[in-house]
Amino acid sequence: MTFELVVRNGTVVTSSATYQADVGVHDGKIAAVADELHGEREINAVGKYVIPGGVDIHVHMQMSLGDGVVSSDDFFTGTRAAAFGGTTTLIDFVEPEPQQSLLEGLAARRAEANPQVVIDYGLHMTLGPDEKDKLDQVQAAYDAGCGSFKLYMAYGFRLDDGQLLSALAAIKQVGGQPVIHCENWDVILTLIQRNLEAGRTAPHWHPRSRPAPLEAEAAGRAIDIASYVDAPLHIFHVSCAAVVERIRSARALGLPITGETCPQYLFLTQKAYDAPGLQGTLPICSPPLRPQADQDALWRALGQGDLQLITTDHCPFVLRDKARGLEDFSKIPGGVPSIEMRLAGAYQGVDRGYYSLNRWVDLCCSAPARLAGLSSKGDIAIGLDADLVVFDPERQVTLSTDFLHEQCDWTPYDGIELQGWPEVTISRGEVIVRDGEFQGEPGRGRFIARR
Ligand code: DUC
Ligand code: ZN
Ligand code: ZN
Repeated sequence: MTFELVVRNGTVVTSSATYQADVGVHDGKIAAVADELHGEREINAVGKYVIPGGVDIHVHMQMSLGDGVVSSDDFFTGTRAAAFGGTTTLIDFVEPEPQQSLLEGLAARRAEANPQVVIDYGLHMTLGPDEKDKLDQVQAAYDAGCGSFKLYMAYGFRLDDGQLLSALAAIKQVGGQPVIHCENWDVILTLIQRNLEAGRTAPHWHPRSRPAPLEAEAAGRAIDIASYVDAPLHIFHVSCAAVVERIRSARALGLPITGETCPQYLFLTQKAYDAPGLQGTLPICSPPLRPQADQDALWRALGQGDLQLITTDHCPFVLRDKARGLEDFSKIPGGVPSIEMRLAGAYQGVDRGYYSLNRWVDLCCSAPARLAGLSSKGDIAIGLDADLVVFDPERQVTLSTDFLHEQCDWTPYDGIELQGWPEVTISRGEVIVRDGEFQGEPGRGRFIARR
């Protein structure tokens, strides 16, 4: 067989094995994993890890919050930054307008993404309260490739417990995967109001209005409702030890519950909100950053198998938009950029002894692909898409806005030093980033229908 591309002499690392081999690519697929392969184009990976392309199943590109506030990475800049960071597949969201059917919402979001994406992508279908009359459309959304459905317990999309039960039952009925944002919205609204009335308007009060035990209460409630209707459930952006404990005990009972955490919770703490002026507004995200003890517990949970994936919840807002909340923390748009540093950030868990190389690949590539029904992604095996990353474990980088490619005028990771960085990113056999140079094209990415 002729190989268009061979990645030679690297150490192949998958979720289950580590070995020396060459990887041959034919027609965009992995066609051989063996010794002494040669091809039309060869990449020398000696001394490097060859891993499956990263899979980030939780991102928000060009997400509008209304009033002209939109997350600052569009589908081009966001997927390009993802590629620089070694991510070759991501999953964003459809949020249908009230007057739209689920399929109309899906078509509109695909039309936004398709001309821009440089890597492959999928979409979770959001089922908000306006969609309660659309539960009979869940099958159609599933058949159209939205294998997973987003549910909120907070914000305007918030479902009450009865709506949550109905939505989970409908998703279960079609064999879909529910994913959920867990926070106790009534408690949050009350605490925000109480704090603002008392003049406590600084970002310091953001985590104190969204307490960890109530994030855990919401997660526990969602798990109990899912278990009652016999549905699986994936808990988004776990920020604290208390939620880990809910997930751990549900899994100990054999329930199909999974959880993810994100770089912001692994690298930052709630102290960041005490920085003066605009600086303290920047890391506002929800759930909020927590104390150091929670951060330590999250790293341990990833190693012990109590959390299954690392995603980003990538949702950057520029300084000008963050500044809208200088006088009132509840008006600060929530979200931070993390898409580019996720894979290398997660590698620090190997470097620091929390988990193995194989577990790192599972957390960032294989487990997200399995959970999201991306059957051609997340592994190095013959017949799968040739989505590969050559990762240099010796390279040391210092993160900054200049170094990163996200379309955002700040990064929460400024000055953080990482051991290891992706050197080459390959998507369906095409080299799209090499040695810091982007070689992809907008629109080359494909929508992946998932089951
Ligand atoms: N939380 C954020 O901080 N941003 C995006 C959405 C979310 O749930
Ligand atoms: Zn969320
Ligand atoms: Zn999110």
